[in-house]
Amino acid sequence: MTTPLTLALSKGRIFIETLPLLAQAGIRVLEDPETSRKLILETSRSDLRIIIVRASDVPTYVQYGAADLGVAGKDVLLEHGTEGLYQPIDLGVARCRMSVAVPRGFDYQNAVRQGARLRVATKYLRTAREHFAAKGVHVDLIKLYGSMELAPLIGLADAIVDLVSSGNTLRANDLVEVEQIMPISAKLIVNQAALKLKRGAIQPLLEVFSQIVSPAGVSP
Ligand code: PRT
Ligand code: MG
Repeated sequence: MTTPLTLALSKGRIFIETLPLLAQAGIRVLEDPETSRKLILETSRSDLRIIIVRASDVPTYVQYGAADLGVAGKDVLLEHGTEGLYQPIDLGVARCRMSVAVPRGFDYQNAVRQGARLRVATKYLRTAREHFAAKGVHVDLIKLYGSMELAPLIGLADAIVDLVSSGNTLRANDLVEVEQIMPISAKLIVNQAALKLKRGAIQPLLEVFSQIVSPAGVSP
């Protein structure tokens, strides 16, 4: 038997929201990563297995060919870069937006107009740097790995750049969204070399997925 195709997913919303797409492609995952401790999951297709990795590690596994395919948020891809990766399909899952948020009462627009230098805490240094550079806003970026919402509350930063979906986390911490940087959703990524070497196995999968996310005749 030839080596199976390997698809890298992260636990949580990426896995949960990719599952129905796999089901529509006729692929069942035989274990649940939330209850199993296994990191390699078999599927109903003997030629396809799933590996469970951290969301921000998905592009790394695919770039080096340890996984042939993966599903990663646009936020993660923008930080990682796309070297060695082909991004054929926006799956439209795990949707949210990347935004600037500040404590209620902080006049962000005015600070920007005044040319103030802002301290901004974020996990998304690259995206934040490009955003503020394009606006001509001077910022000192502070890299955090999580709980960005805390930073302005405790005086570490004036603002944060983070992902927002319902807005509940911001509200719970008395922060307000003052700027939407971009909409975010998860994309299918493919190792470029695997796409050439295993085209026979990968191409049909890509066709099924693109048909599922934008069925012919439905797109405008
Ligand atoms: O959680 P962990 O540290 O393991 O890794 P991760 O946060 O990178 O993974 P995960 O599973 O939380 O997110 C995977 C991907 O889901 C991200 O890369 C995004 O592309 C996408 N996604 C969609 C989100 C959200 N929505 C989202 N709301 N990722 C994170 N959040 C967080 C956000 O950072 C904030 O803390 O949820 C909070 C805000 O949610 P609301 O609903 O309160 O606004
Ligand atoms: Mg998370």
